[in-house]
Amino acid sequence: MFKRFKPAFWVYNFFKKSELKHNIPLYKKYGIKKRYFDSISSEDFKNLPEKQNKYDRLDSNDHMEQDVLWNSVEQRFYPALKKWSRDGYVILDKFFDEEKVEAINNEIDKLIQNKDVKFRYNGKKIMFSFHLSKLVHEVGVHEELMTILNLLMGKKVDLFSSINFIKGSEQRTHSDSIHMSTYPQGNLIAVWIALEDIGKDQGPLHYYPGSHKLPYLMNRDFDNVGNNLFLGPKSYPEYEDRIEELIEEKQLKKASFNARKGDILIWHANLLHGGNGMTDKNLTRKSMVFHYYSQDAICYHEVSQRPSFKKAMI
Ligand SMILES: O=C(O)CCC(=O)C(=O)O
Repeated sequence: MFKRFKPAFWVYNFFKKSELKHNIPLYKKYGIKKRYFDSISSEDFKNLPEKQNKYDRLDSNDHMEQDVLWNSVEQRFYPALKKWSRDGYVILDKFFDEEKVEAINNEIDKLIQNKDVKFRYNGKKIMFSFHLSKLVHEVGVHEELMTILNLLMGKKVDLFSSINFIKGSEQRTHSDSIHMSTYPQGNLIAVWIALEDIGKDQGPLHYYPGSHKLPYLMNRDFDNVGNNLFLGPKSYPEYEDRIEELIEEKQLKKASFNARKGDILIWHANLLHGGNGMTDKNLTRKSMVFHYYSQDAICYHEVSQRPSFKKAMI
């Protein structure tokens, strides 16, 4: 019960103004009557107009090459990028070279050995390593990568989070918009990086091409709205069950990413994805994910109704 008590979050948030102030001008811009430390969820935006990003409105296949950023991207990536609007994901082969990937792996090993980082969330995820490592941060804001993300979003994005995996996440299918949510919707984008070759026994990433076009599934869609003082009563597995039903209902086709070391997969804010089970638990599945928010969107976490903390970059 106490975990669902919103005022406990408000008190904590109150002392974090430097990390929450990014939403203040945006609340003003969108006419949201909230203080920086208040709870926030999709319920607060339900009477506002839905605004779509450029390539949710336009077809990237027809329009992307007219974008000013297009010529700054390597031509070998053009065919993949043009499918963004249709598929909601983009695979860029060998985006990072062997040397860079090894440097990342060594850096993560060092952080683990020095006990600078901990595995959280079922012992599988190292969160925010880029706050501690210059090298990881540099990878997250790699110049061509940022150009591609800005191109796909039709606007500027900022790095928000990183997650490192040594084993597969084995996470059930979800859309990131339930975890890292925005108003307007769709203002999150993620980059998944293979830090080794990943075969079927290692619990590869899976995704559902085209699923980004489905309506965003938010608290109201699984009876989890709550009230002024308490978060909604539903547990996260109930969200995952609802997603599973949706996949069944819409007969969505699953794809798995048998990636080569250095390949990246960029996904849309609403693309359904997760991690397959590891059929050989002795193996590793080294990978890393970066999440980015658009600069002009309100950023928060739908399930916990918390505004997102944005730390200054190192
Ligand atoms: O890497 C995976 O297996 C899944 C990662 C994921 O779902 C996420 O970061 O949102």
